[in-house]
Amino acid sequence: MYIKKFLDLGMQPLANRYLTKKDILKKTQEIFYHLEVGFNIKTKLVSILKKIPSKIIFDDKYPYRSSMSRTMILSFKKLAKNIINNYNPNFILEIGSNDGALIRNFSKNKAICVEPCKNLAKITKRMGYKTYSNYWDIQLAKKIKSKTKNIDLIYSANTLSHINDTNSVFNSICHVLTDDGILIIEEPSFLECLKKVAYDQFYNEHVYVFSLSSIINLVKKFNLEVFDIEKINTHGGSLRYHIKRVSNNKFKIDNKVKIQLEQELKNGINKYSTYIKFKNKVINSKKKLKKIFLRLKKRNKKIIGYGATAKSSTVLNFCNIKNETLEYFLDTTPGKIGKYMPGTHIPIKGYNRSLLNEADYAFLGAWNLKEEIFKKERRYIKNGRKFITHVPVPKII
Ligand code: DWN
Repeated sequence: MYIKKFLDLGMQPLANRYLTKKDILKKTQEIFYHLEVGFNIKTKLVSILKKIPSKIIFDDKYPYRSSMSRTMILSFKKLAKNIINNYNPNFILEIGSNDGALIRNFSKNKAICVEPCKNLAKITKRMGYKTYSNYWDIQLAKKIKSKTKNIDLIYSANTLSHINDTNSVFNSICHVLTDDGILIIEEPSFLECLKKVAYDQFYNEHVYVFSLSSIINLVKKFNLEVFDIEKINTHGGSLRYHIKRVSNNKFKIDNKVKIQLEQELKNGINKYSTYIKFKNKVINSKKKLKKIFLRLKKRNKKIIGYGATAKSSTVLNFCNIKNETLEYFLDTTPGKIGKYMPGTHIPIKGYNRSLLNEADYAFLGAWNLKEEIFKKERRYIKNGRKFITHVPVPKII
């Protein structure tokens, strides 16, 4: 077998399955899954070992909203401009359109959304976009193709890494995409995850954390190839892959692709030993973070959480950090406010400045949005208050 396990993050709940007060009072049985991560020495694919059916995770209460951060809204706005300038598509299809943060930049009669979470699909429908609230597979692809023949650009952000059956994903994409069509995929970069010891990119929703090496191996089976690549700062460091059919000679392979591949090889992304080193750094990171919290609690410091992210669910459950350490989280997401963190049951309160100012320290659950949050919280920082981060190494910032 080619998959070699390298990381064990213990028993973990579903990272976006926030509990209600009723769940807490009724002591509703929470399901935990063993979160182990492996590396496929043949395909270079990094994946969690226990796959959970999408239907269990992406239901009609999925809380995450892309539009909750200006960082994502601006990133998608800029991307939409580039897509129109570089490709000027006749018709764009977005797989995993969430609350429409990207699609809102395209005209309604030239765009289609696919979003299985009904609560989110409702948002783009209300905005006037044709939205299929189904999981992405060949049945849906055939249905869409039967109605729309000229889809020459397919875009997907932070979605394909959540779908177990990659063959079905790319088979369906090839069925819908025109011969000279372009596929753009945006996903957290495993190389950045490695460099930042960002083990919180692993949770039950993230079946894969892709690298250019693994994406190249995945798409070549479908006569697709990566012809350009962008390094972007979203989600802790992502790669945006521009992909075309091998038969399409309109675009040359950009040198950036070769450079990224060399970077990945130079950092040992194809060697199992790299993953063992990563595991050891993760274990040290856990020890160091727990030490920081213990030291501050001994000095009776009040610590809260800032950004009740799916990522922080992995950290808190792996490090066994509960509400005797983090009194509550602050978050701006309607579907999270008033609920409790999965597994640790730390309460989540709606963001307001006075609740923040009560704290001496805030654990930065949304470290990927540090720039935006530090700008927003200039006064908190000016008043000498601090944040705690765990990436790349646990420290007070
Ligand atoms: O892959 C995934 C990515 C796209 O998003 C999903 N599986 C789940 C989700 O991951 P996450 O929860 O780790 O994503 P974010 O973008 O790091 O979440 C940011 C959180 O921080 C949101 O809950 C909103 C919150 N926030 C806040 O409370 N105040 C954000 C900002 C900017 C703020 O000022």
